[in-house]
Amino acid sequence: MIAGWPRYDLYVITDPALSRGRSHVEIARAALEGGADAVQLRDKSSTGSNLSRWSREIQPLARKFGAVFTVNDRVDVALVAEADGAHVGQDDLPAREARRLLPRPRVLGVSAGSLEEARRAEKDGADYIGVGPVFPTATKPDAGEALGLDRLAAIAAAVSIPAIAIGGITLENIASVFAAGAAGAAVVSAVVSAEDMAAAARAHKRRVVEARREPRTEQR
Ligand code: TZP
Ligand code: MG
Repeated sequence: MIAGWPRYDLYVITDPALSRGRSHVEIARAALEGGADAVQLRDKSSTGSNLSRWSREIQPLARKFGAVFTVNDRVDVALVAEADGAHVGQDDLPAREARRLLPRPRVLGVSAGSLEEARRAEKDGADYIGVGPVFPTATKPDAGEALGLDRLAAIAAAVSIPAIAIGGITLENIASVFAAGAAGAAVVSAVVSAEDMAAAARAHKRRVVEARREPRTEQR
């Protein structure tokens, strides 16, 4: 295993509905070329057979770039495709069960929108939590109200595992989630909907690297 792996600094999540016709594999490849540290296959409507086929294509690409590859919701797909890990939400397989199916060093991410969910995710074996939506987003209509940076900061401070911010993250605000204590920023539309996805990933990654150099500031 690569030292310091996995990193989540820039975590790109695929979405074929927003990608101007580009496939999951094309999105993942461009994101990785642009410097994404993690990529996630997220698709709520495709068949298990397609998801496992795409996962089998994306996993070696991620490995080549030293990035982590996760499958959203589908622990079964992550297992059959030998993906690095899976990401589950509060309505998916319970984190504790997902962890049993995906022993370490497989990666398990769990969505958490409150202090309680965050603490429970850590206790149940999550390797990281996804916290959001931090900012308003149209990408996930049922995501609920934006948490804002103060809630992100409180949730990130409540756990000792990395907190990955998600929801409405753009080039303009990506640095702020790191200032609030996030260990990574997950984006869908900011990269997937860009005409040049690799260039968009590169630009976001550059901001993340800059943000990491800045001293952490207290949230207003
Ligand atoms: N979970 C919380 S918000 C969100 C997910 C999957 C969507 C994020 O998409 P975008 O386009 O980066 O706002
Ligand atoms: Mg889910």
